[in-house]
Amino acid sequence: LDKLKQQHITILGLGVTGLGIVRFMVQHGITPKVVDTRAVPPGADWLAHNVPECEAVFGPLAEAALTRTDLIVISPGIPLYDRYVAQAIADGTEVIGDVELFARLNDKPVVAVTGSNGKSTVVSLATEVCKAAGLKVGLGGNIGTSVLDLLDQELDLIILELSSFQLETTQSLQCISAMILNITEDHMDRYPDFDAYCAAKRRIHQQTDLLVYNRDDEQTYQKHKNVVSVGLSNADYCIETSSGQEFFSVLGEAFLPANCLSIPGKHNQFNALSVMAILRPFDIDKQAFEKGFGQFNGLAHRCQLVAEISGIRYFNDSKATNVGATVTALESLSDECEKIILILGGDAKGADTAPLNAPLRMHCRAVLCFGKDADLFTPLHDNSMKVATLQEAVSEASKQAKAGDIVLLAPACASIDMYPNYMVRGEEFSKLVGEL
Ligand code: UMA
Ligand code: ADP
Repeated sequence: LDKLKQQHITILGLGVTGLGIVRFMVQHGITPKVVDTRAVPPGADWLAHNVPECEAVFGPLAEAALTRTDLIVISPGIPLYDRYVAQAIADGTEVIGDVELFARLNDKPVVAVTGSNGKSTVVSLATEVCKAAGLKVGLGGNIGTSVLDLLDQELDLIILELSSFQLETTQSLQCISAMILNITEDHMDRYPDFDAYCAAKRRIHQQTDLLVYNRDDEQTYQKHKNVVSVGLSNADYCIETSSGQEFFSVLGEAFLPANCLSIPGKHNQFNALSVMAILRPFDIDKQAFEKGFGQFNGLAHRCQLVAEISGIRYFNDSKATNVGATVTALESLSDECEKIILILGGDAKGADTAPLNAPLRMHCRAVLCFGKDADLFTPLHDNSMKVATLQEAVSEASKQAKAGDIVLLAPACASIDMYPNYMVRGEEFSKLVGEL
């Protein structure tokens, strides 16, 4: 902190992350400069009212004099290869993220989770289990809470959800345990190739006491002195069946009946096993796991049942913002229905749609495509249709569905082309279903 107080600091980005950094700096008597490329960034009003003395430059980065500062604390939405950021780095300015700043100041045990899909579910379920165990637990990161807000709290442990963007600017994070849940293509508009995306995620392994990996995804593994594996079968943490009943099993021993978990689907069993593995260092007892697993009803917009109308169930999986999540939703839900009417589309972020081919053909009765990249998806199914709006998609889906089917919004795309975020998209879907 003393070093920070002597530096000229620029905060780059004034969204959730930037605001968290400003709050933290101001609390500690530091007045940073704030820069954002947007003319009116989300935190502009707050800044003007609460820290009017702060120099703010909103608009093109060319105006921001990024080379004339000692330290830039950058938000995850801005890439390090941005011309002006790269220039500042070349000129010797240090550029770090808020997670790195947190890591340099934090002295509490950290459990960190990344992956293409399932992060928020895993960290939320882990938090529920810790609370059931009577631990004081803080949760932050990509899930939506600034990590710096966790620094001054009385906590037994901190659970962090980290994105590849956040990991790119982090190097000092010490973890008690760390896990990459899975890696499938995402954010290909930001990375030169899939390997670069994987490399960003693997930075979570830099300094961890325990490395937890997905047995069925070799990209999640790295050689380490202390590793445990998670998988639906043949892993240290896996599902085993005994006398017709499924158990969460730890190193070959039945630990808990799998039906104590409230959230449905095989992918959520994997998520629960991941929670058990990442919390291994804390010796949490069976009762707390059972209570946490039973109490957690899942997060909104993740394979969430919205309504059942005339024997047709409508699921909102608006958080399926990449191809991998949509494949998982199709595979998970197809077990419990006749056929699926899939609604997808939006901003595909440069994704390869090939992994959708087989599950779409196998499980879908019809596919309705909307949004900016609708044309990418229409060729993937014989019974596909391009529609202009989500309203049209819901209406058409309800006409094509038969009793026993599921209508599923799992767009495989970001929502940014038509909505402020995936939540607004999911809420509109639920509203439209309500009006049927
Ligand atoms: N932006 C600009 N100019 C700027 C700064 C940002 O145009 O000067 C744009 C970015 O390109 C982006 C948007 O503004 O489109 C938001 O970027 P940001 O860095 O200001 O984002 P924050 O509001 O700080 O939110 C970030 C995470 N967002 C991103 O990584 C894009 C949030 O994850 C996270 O919850 C929050 O920090 C707290 O840690 C969101 C997300 O979409 C949910 N994450 C991606 C994902 O999950 O796939 C990685
Ligand atoms: P993230 O925070 O990584 O985006 P979420 O828990 O919010 O993860 O879930 C995002 C999407 O991924 C949802 O559509 C959800 O149904 C799906 N999902 C959840 N867990 C998994 C998993 N283990 N593997 C693949 N997809 C998953």
